[in-house]
Amino acid sequence: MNKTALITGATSGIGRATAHEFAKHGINLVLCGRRQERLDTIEKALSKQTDVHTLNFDVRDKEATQNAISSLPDAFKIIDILINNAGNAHGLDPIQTGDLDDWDAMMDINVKGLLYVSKAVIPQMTERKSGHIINIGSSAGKEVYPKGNVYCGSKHAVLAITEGMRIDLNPFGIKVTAINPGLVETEFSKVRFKGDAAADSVYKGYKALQAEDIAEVIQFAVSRPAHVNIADVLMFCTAQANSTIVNKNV
Ligand code: NDP
Ligand code: 8X3
Repeated sequence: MNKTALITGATSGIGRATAHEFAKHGINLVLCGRRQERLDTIEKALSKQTDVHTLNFDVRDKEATQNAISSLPDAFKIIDILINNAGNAHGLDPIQTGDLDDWDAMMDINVKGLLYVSKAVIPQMTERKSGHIINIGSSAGKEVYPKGNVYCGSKHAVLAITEGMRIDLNPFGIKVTAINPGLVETEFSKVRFKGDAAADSVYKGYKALQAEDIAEVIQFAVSRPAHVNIADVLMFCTAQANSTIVNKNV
């Protein structure tokens, strides 16, 4: 029987590319996000390849999250693979001038949202004693960079939570993976800089990772044999050495 994957943040970037990659491999999809039009478009495109169901909820809302996942029809109820991907950076400011609303957004979405979705899915995995959770962290979860403060904090938390999940879910045979990319050319910088022109320069002068590059690694992780768990992946584009060193030809 085909597996079913629930992907948060499936309306854009890494989540959307992962939906396309999984569809190629016949994985059934539960696609989540807040932008209904995009969910509809992706559902229409991928329904030709696999079974697709969409859920519209904000991961910050714990009741809405629980209700949406509980509402899944029988054909999509059993989640074999959970991709905790929804998230963004909001702002790039020194700690002394950072915006409280930005801080709330990053902690509420990247950290608490990931927990709410996991809480709604994990019980069925522990009951079945099987499942695979992939948390999309970041190189920012391994290294702090100037003005990255709270975003880096949120991604360090994602990494710690991932390691905690791997420990606690170990008796149940559930795989837990962290995928930690560096710079990926998505809508990430548009969100971070709130549409400001600063977003335009982030991926200029070098070839950044593309969302499809991450999706391929996610597909690799979910297609390993039962005894193999890809625990932690750090991915950079060739031009990037770490969070602050990027070889730009400009
Ligand atoms: P995008 O901005 O392209 O996608 C973000 C996705 O998250 C969208 O689908 C958006 O959907 C969803 N999302 C955001 N807020 C919420 C919310 N409150 N509730 C539900 N869904 C939400 O960015 P990326 O694809 O780049 O980012 C995906 C993940 O990858 C994030 O966790 C990010 O931190 C991480 N990452 C990104 C890197 C990069 O350089 N791009 C590098 C390393 C990690 P919608 O708006 O429809 O709700
Ligand atoms: C996204 C990569 O370097 O902008 O997590 O934080 S970075």
